[in-house]
Amino acid sequence: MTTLIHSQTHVCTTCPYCGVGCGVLAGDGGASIQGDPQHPSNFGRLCSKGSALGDTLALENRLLYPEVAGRRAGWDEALEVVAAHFAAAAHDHGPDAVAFYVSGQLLTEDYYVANKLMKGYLGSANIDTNSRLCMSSTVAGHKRAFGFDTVPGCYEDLEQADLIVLAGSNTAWCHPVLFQRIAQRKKTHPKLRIVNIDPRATATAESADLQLALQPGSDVLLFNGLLNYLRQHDRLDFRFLEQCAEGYADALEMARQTAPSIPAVAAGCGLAESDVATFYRWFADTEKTVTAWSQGVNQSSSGSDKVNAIINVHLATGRIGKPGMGPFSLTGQPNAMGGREVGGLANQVAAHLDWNDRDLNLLADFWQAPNLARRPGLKAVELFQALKEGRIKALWVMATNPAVSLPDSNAVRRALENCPFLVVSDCCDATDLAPYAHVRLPALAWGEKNGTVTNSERRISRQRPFLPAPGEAQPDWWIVSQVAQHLGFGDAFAYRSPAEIFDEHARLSGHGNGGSRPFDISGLAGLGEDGYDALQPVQWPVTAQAPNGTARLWSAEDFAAHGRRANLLALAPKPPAEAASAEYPLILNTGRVRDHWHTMSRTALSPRLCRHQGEPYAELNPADAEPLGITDGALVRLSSRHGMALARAKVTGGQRPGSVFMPMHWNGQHARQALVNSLVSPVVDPLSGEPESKAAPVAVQSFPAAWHGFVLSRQPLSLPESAQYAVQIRGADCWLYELAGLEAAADWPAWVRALTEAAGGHPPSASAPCEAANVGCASRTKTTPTVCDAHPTMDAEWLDFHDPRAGRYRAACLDDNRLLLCAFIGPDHRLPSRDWLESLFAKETLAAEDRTNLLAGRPRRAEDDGGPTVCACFGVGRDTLKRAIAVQGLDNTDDIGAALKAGTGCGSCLPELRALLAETR
Ligand SMILES: Nc1nc2c(c(=O)[nH]1)N[C@H]1C(S)=C(S)[C@@H](COP(=O)(O)OP(=O)(O)OC[C@H]3O[C@@H](n4cnc5c(=O)[nH]c(N)nc54)[C@H](O)[C@@H]3O)O[C@H]1N2
Ligand SMILES: Nc1nc2c(c(=O)[nH]1)N[C@H]1C(S)=C(S)[C@@H](COP(=O)(O)OP(=O)(O)OC[C@H]3O[C@@H](n4cnc5c(=O)[nH]c(N)nc54)[C@H](O)[C@@H]3O)O[C@H]1N2
Ligand code: SF4
Ligand SMILES: [Mo]
Repeated sequence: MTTLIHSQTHVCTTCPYCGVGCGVLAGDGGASIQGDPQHPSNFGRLCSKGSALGDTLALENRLLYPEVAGRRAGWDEALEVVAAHFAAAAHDHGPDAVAFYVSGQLLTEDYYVANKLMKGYLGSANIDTNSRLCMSSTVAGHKRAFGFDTVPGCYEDLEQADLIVLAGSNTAWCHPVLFQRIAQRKKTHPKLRIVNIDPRATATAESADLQLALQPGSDVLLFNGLLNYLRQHDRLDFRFLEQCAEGYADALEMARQTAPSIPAVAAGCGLAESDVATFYRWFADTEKTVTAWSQGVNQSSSGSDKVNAIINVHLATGRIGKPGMGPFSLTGQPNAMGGREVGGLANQVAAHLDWNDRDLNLLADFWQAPNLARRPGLKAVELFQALKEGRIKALWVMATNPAVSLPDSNAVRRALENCPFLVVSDCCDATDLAPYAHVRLPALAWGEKNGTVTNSERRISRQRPFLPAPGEAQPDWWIVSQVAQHLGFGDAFAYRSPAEIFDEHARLSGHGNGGSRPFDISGLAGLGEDGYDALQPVQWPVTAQAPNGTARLWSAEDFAAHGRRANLLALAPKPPAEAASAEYPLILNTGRVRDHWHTMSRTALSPRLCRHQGEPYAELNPADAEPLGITDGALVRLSSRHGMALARAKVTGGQRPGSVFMPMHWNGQHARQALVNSLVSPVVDPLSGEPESKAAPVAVQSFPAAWHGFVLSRQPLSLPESAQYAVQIRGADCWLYELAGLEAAADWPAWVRALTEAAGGHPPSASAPCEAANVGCASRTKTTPTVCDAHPTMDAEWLDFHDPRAGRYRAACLDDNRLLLCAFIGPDHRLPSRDWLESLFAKETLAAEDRTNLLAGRPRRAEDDGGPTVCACFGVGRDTLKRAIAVQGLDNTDDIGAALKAGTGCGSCLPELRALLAETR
């Protein structure tokens, strides 16, 4: 197969979001983004986030120049300041007083250099990564089971399986293209069954044949029960076990004791006996079974045990390393896997070497490292604890945002405040972390960066640049290498290109290996610049014996050939570390939405991605909501021992009673008081150090807002101080603000006008300043007429309607019949739909009919209001879909596609379309 690398029309690169690792063709400087039909991860598909990559490439909110102490500095000065502080801290307080906190969003080459500098040259293993919050339980589980952190299978296994068990994975939203591959297989192979193990009904559950909404944290019990059932029903593969495994007698005995029967498991997991029995029967009867998992398994105080409980049942049945079967961890970030290859976790050594003298000497020799760290360093949560206690004197954070994503964010922020010297490398300017930094270093972003990433199936792909470096931004590998030079380690960090770093990484993987370590890409050493540029997607190991890569590991033959054995573990089920109590009676589950990525630094730039889930929300079961007087759409206040957050309630039977779900994305850049990690305890899995991000005891109450409102504005506004709940959402031609407060304004007309006056934030350009009549606008975007196009002029027209007794106010500001702003305030959350109003901002002049209906907030014809976005590709709303399903009698997703195009683009909304069909019928 030959894939183009560059052609006249496009560059082949890899999506920077999830671990599926889809190939992308970027043309016209990013104006054209398509799936790469030849890339073996996606064969041309992209999900909603991948398809919208073009919306995220503008230089809005980019950090473009180095900064020292809040002022712009040259690179030389910034690098010198960083090197001097790190050298002084290590000299005065020992090497363990310095630390790096890095990310699965770095490229392998960046990651390799950062790890080498810290562990090889600064002499500490205090380099940890956000993969600690993500994949570390799987790493620990793999190491216990196989001796190495190696994923056995590949994506094709999911297409060859007859049973797919998804455990703690919202695949439909978080690994959407892989989910589409599964959905496609289900279409052509109706025998395929899907079991979804998740306490809440997600978009993934919608496609499952069996949904097991288990008690949070009870996965080990469920899989122990399965192991015991397989034993009872004589489905164990003793040949495989005897030949290839250790520890199975103890594992089986523990399973028998802790999960003796289906009724015992069902009671412990809070499931129906018949459902547990069905799952066990399907598993027992289906040879070709893949169990895929993600954060519902990893992010738990028993995360590594959950991983081993899953691997146990695959080893016990010999269902591993062969087509269509195996335990399969879905990695989150684009380079979660690459980070593990370079040893980016504090308890890992580069190239899957280990903490023994033989391996460490090999590495010290290869790196010529004078000062190699000889024991593991601090794991993320411990690292920030050490920071709080003053034991860390200099910290460098790259490509992650601990102020948002670590548990107990209030404590993390206090620790950051006390950090004597904090360096932040980021491509974004405004973030919640930025204010704590002493030095900020501008990094290249996707489209500019050059290097490799490794996806969930061990497939290494190239990220190739198609945009020039903006401002003075530099690649992360360059920044780290330069600091190393300033520290006096010049020779070991004299890299001139990512190809040189990749070559060293590949050579290290083969160094002293000889088949002793599965991570071996020595077959990719010596590629040279051209060979590296042309590198095609390939799965490791890549060696002289397997020059085209390796799809699967850990078959019986593979174990035998390498003289290896796997381990089954005896696992005692444990409940989450903190239980619900009278004070905090609900268990908070946290996770992701379809169209946002983590702290939203990129996805919030795309209007179509912002409108799928526009606000921070809390999903509650009616049984929990009703006694608290909480209705769907109302605002709620969540609190825990650690902090509080506000969110909009979604009351749904899909949420398990006793649980509440809140997304992890919203932070101080887009909302006030909506940070989910301010609620989450810093409790971790004792082996992996991974936080329990999915089981924090909380209390929920309704938020007693005196007023609710929303504002749509052509111009970005600052969040008004008087709104305790405030969210900023990007629309296509305007900004949307969702607001609520504890105290109503004394004078609503004045309050709304003050909002426009406080507006700011035009991009600076052009010549003359804006001369807007009543506002202090500094924009230079428009010269004739002398008012910029977002602001009212002297003769701007205000329409309004006020009912002070009822606490209702509605206002609109037009300039020459062009809508600039509208505001709707009321005593409760029942306000007009935002979607039609948003559409009016696309018009240069409002039609007479639009004007008439403006303050009603509703079009004359209901059909003109599409409702909230479901299909991001074609902007098709929920109301449009429901009307079409009802009126046109649409019967399936193909009908919907034919009538409205919805679902025919990236396909990420197909699960929701199916749910709407079911609901409307
Ligand atoms: N749209 C989108 N996609 C993403 C990301 C993103 O930010 N946005 N991030 C990427 C990253 S880094 C990651 S790590 C992945 C994460 O991908 P996923 O792990 O699929 O996503 P989450 O929403 O974090 O959690 C998955 C599910 O675990 C369930 N769960 C909670 N507790 C339990 C439990 O005790 N047992 C079981 N069995 N399930 C439980 C939750 O209800 C949730 O539905 O997504 C990647 N893809
Ligand atoms: N409660 C709760 N908390 C969680 C989770 C959860 O499910 N629940 N999930 C956890 C998981 S799995 C993860 S992976 C983390 C993710 O959490 P984070 O890693 O904190 O989130 P991101 O928004 O991806 O942060 C990436 C930052 O790096 C910057 N960046 C992006 N690319 C580059 C680059 O190439 N170079 C540099 N220097 N900077 C770059 C971005 O601008 C952004 O500021 O959150 C974790 N936290
Ligand atoms: S599934 Fe979507 S987010 Fe993940 S790599 Fe593919 S296009 Fe990117
Ligand atoms: Mo992650």
